[in-house]
Amino acid sequence: MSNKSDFGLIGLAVMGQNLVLNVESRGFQVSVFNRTVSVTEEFIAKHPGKKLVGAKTLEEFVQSLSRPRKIQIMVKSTAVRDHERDAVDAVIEQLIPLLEEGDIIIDGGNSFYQTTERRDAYLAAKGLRFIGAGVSGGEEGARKGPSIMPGGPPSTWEVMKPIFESIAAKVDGEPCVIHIGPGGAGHYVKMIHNGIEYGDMQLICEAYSIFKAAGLSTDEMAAVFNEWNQGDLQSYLIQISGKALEQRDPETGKPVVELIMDKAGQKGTGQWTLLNAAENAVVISTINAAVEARILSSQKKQRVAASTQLQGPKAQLSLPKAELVQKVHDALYASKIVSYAQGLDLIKTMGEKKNWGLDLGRIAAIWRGGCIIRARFLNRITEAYRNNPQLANLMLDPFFKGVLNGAQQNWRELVSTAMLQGIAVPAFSASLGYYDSYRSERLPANLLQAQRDFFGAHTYERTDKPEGEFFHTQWPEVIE
Ligand code: NBP
Repeated sequence: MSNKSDFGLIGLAVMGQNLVLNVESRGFQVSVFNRTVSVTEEFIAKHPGKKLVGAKTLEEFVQSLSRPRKIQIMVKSTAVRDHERDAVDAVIEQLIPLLEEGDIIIDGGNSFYQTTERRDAYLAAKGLRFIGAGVSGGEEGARKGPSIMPGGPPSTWEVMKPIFESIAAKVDGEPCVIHIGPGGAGHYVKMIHNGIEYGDMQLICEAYSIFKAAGLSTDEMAAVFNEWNQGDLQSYLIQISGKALEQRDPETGKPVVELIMDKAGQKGTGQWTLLNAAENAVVISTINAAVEARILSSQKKQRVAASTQLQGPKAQLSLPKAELVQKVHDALYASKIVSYAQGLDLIKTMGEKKNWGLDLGRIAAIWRGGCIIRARFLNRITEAYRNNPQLANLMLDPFFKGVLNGAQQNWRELVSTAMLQGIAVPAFSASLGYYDSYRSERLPANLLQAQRDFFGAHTYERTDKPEGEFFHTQWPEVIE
């Protein structure tokens, strides 16, 4: 082993340990530190012969690194607002007196992008460099190759590029990492990635819900998902859903999925995405429906009580299986396109507002491997933005337009059937509602403007007068 390590990592929980093994496997010497020293000792003991340096103190850790020091923090991030302080801040404060000008701190946790911006400015004032990097792919991604979304100054990216590119997942030989943009851009894009992930997961769950109502067994559903995974719906989430449906409980012999309580958890990135969309006046109705579906699912007691009081039809889906599978496929594919169109619209809007210079096509390309939303169709998104970097909405790209036009009849029929049968499909229907609103030359907002002018003299524009001219009507008095 050489005297000094190329890379240092603080926080040896599941993500940290796997990332360290990944970095080391690419030929780098790595120093590690964990608050609870026994964790470090056990980790080092478990991996004899590897180029790892286990430090018992932060001083020892910092001194073991070559300059400029490259230190990745992988500790629990809980600060949901930029003024809050969490473990990442605690570690940064402990590091500051030990570091020298130009050293680099990387926060690879799921930090809120505004918190990243606060840390970036704080550390820059101290002559230190900071990268807020979103890392996706969970435990397996961290070990074998995640998708990495680093922000920060381009000059810092250049220093980190060799390590990041060697540890990232590769698709067609291309590493799933690019410099996303300055400041909090990396963590921002990771946040929207997670929002899109919520959408993808909910859409798959709605497909499952319809299949269940139609009486398909979990094995039949698994076979459908496995088949879809060979086609244009190919994705990691479809693949693991198929595998999950196949899994049997050793104790009861029943499908494990049917034994799992229908109460979804969430850690907050979906909610952050909704808040940001509201702040930027961007519609992300599919992701919104997905977050709300998790919230409603968690209200199990209330739902159980309501199920005996609020009436609805008993679902009876009598469509031939092949026809049903095709309709669900088309509804899922079309809704997924809408969800990505919305998520990318939000990234575009925010990128322009912050002047981040984001490249949507390249961002989609680094989601092709390593991360949870990895999917074949991301290639098509990259192509869409390569063909037209100014694309106003993904749905208008010729390829996606073709898919949507082709799928829309089945999509409508599936959503209508589900609604008539009382099967909740909030994400399928929100996606279709967006599609129909977006393609409407005329919406009923004329009446809405009349209402606003009626009660608040808010004025309106007219269809028969130039845009920008505002009118007010003397509405009749209302006698109640
Ligand atoms: P956790 O989020 O469970 O964090 C545990 C680590 O944080 C341990 O090493 C713990 O040290 C350390 N830590 C805590 Br807690 N408070 C600390 C403090 N005040 N000072 C120093 N260290 C402290 O680990 P994880 O699941 O590996 O995730 C790490 C980050 O990566 C998180 O931000 C997470 O959101 C993100 N992420 C996780 C996944 C995933 O699939 N798990 C995927 C993508 C991103 P200790 O051993 O002394 O308690």
